[in-house]
Amino acid sequence: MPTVHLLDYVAGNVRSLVNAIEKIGYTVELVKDPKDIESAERLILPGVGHFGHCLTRISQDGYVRHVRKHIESGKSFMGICVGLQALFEGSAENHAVPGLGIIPGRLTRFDDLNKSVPHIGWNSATVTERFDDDSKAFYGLGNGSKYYYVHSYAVPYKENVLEPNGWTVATARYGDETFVGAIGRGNVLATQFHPEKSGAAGLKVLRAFLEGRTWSSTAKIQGHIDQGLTRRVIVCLDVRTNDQGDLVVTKGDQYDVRDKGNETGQGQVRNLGKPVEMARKYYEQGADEIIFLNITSFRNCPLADIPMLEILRQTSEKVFVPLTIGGGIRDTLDADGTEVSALEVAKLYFNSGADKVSIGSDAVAVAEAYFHNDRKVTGASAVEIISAAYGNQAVVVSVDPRRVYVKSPGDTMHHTIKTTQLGPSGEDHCWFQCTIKGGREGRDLDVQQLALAVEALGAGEILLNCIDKDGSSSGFDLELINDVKRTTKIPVIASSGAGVPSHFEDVFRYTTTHAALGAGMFHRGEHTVKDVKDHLASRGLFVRPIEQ
Ligand code: 1PR
Repeated sequence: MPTVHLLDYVAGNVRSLVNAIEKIGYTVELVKDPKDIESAERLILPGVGHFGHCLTRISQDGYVRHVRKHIESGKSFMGICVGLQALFEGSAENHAVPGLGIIPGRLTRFDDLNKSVPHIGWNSATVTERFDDDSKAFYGLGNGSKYYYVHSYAVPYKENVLEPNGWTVATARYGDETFVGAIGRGNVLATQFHPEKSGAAGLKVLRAFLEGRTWSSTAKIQGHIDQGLTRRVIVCLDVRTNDQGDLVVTKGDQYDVRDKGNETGQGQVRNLGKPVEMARKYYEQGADEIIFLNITSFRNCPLADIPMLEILRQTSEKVFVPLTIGGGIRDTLDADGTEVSALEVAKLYFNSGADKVSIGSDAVAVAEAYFHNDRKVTGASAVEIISAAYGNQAVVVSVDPRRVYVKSPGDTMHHTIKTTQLGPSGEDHCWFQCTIKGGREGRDLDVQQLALAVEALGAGEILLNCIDKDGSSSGFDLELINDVKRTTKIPVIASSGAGVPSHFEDVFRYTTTHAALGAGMFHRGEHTVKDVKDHLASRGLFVRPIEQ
């Protein structure tokens, strides 16, 4: 089988990319030494994390000269995400470290005045120039297709600056900013988006590059083609062992995952199916992301064979959209008593195919310490350490809040909202209390405090659950979502309560979030992801088209 060389500078979680390349029928050789590049016919510089970390590592490890020689010799080279950024002259992310300067231009941080940063989600890559044969597209880039982006810095696009130098540019728009989504010339192709996480559309671009087809056929997407960030429809699979010890997808009702027991004892853990099969089914229905939450601790089994690792390995070979894993990401003790850091746990997950890790209980502890230390950032928390190593876009904080009703704001020190969902005694104010251990323990911390703390500490996204709404099929807690969206600049995934497709329309119409999650309604087979996306599209809301 033909081979492609991957320059993994020890930061990218390259498992996803390896799986995508192997899916296309190529063998992957990981570049371990600069000399390995001399034998490479096709070379990919993947990348997540930070611009400075990437450039520093490839410079220190002696790769730069070999990468340049490879490109100058006319051999195929592809840069992905940070791998695209590295080709430019520099980035505002780290002024001290120069880029390779192969393409003129510098990266700047997105403006977060009116939009969340990082830019996370599905957006376009529209080739600016018109070409005669429109059945062919630059590396198969479809003007109606959507690709998965996750970055805070971008190359601002200015018309006719790069094209006169022979570069073909595909652009995307985020808010009022148009930026370089992909760029190529001769033997070089670079994408700001992740083709390995962009479903069928992304695999088509990767295949065109590997097969050296600069101009390839493209899917014709019918209907209105909007350029901009789509709404993300995400599926969450709560996973735990059932009473027979099998790992199953389950679903709580206000976090209680057991069927109603009978007089002789508690009910069985709800078993809604097998994790890998269900994840694949949702991917094929058009899910934009998959989240696995390991809702029981793995302390009773050696870290190296956490059942979730195998689930991730198998899922990432079949599902080419972002995979997030949560549950147990914290400093912990292995079964034999050895200490294992949260970073080591996260690395196990990344190396098994996860693109993001989700931190729950530990993030509450970190936020409490942040306020206890007068908002000092120490660099010692799991959120900071994992974000520093893999980039903030790889760190999600999952929060499990519940409403605490008060008669008036003065009854509590916490941030309250005036609510239309009155309390049991008619209270019209409440605050949202953070909980840990799957909702079993309430803490003296509100969701606004948690959001402020984890954003300051480097989290890239918040998964905003809601104990009161979990499993209720009564719709999302729109007041909670808007309250957190007013507090933070990082993206928020709305979660808990979805029961019908119109609940997704409500959350996108009446809150400012761009991502919403469902679980029970999909697992119980009441609706499919496609039902939700078709409903949103019929109401004029912009969603990623499903491409095979
Ligand atoms: O604390 O870092 O070990 O992480 C534990 C993770 O597991 C947290 O993300 C926590 O939310 C989750 N978790 C723990 N116990 C449960 C439980 O249900 N007993 N799952 C649990 C919570 C909430 C959502 C749910 C949505 C949508 N699940 O994931 O899927 O509410 O449900 P719906 O659409 O059916 O309403 P740590």
